[in-house]
Amino acid sequence: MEKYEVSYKAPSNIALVKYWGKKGLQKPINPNLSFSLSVCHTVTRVVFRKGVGKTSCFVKGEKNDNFLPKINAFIDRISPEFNEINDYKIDIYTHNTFPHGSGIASSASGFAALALCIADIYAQINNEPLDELFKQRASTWARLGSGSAARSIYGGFVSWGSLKGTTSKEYTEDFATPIPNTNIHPTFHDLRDTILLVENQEKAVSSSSGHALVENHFYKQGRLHQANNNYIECQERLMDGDKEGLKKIIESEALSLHALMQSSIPYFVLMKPNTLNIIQKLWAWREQNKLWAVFTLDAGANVHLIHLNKDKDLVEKFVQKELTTFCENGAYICDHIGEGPKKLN
Ligand code: 2P0
Repeated sequence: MEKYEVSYKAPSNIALVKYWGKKGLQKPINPNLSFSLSVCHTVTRVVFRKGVGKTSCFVKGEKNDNFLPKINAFIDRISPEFNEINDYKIDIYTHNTFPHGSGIASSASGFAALALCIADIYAQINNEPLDELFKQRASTWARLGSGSAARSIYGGFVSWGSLKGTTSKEYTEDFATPIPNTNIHPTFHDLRDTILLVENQEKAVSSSSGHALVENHFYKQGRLHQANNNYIECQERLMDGDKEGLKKIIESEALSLHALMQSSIPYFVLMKPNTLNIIQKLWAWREQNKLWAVFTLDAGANVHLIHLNKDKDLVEKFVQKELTTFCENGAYICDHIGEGPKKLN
């Protein structure tokens, strides 16, 4: 029986300039920028067996149908480019290293790992190399599963989307593009992300519903203007090593994202009181200690504390002493900028 089997590990990522609002087939209305994590990742094995049959998904070894609607929609979206996919029965075995739906981008690492597996099998079937084009295809396909997943195909700092008013090939909405390390000041080469798990549950409003509310948002034009500016400035600050400048962009992006949610119609709030408690404590602590530690938020209540590797012991002491009290069961994850996905044996 004709059979293909492949496994990939793919990271979650944290956006410094946020993707919020879509157009067309899951393209971002504004350019956005993230770095890929390391500890938070998904491991996925995909098996294609020639023959017809429903796709199955197993999470941590147990059959799980919850993800099938999104997975089937994803397969429908990539099948125009990958016709042969319909000749196979697909089994997916997957697990995350972090809680699903906790506001850590599980769909990003999940669809990145799945897209890499399927793009790899596509390359095998079509006798194609696993080159840059393969990665671009994987990023395009990952995007069709979940927008932010497009960025998780690469390690380091990653950009996705077009700058308003530019037709430069440097920018594309189809897939994400890694930012060369030579464009990143050494100060930021070993950033860390300590993720404070304020809430370990599924969030109340999905990101997809939140994105959709931007379409008729009263502040949409203002947001586009702001995101374009922040995207350009973020790249400049990453390059020139201006920590204070970068801090303002990162925190403003996080608060603007949540302000958009809170001013959508219908409006919703994903922050929790402890989200703000952490931010207040952080601001007071860093003022006192003159340290560079910056918060950002994803579409959830958790707080990502971005800091430099050299300060990691001080930050962890602060987290343990002053912040774990605001975390569910005192939980936090020490993560750092990562090298990107990996094919597994
Ligand atoms: C981001 N987020 O840039 C933004 C900021 C969360 C906050 O992209 O509907 O799971 O699957 O494309 O990518 C989360 O939304 O949404 C997200 P879909 P996705 O990381």
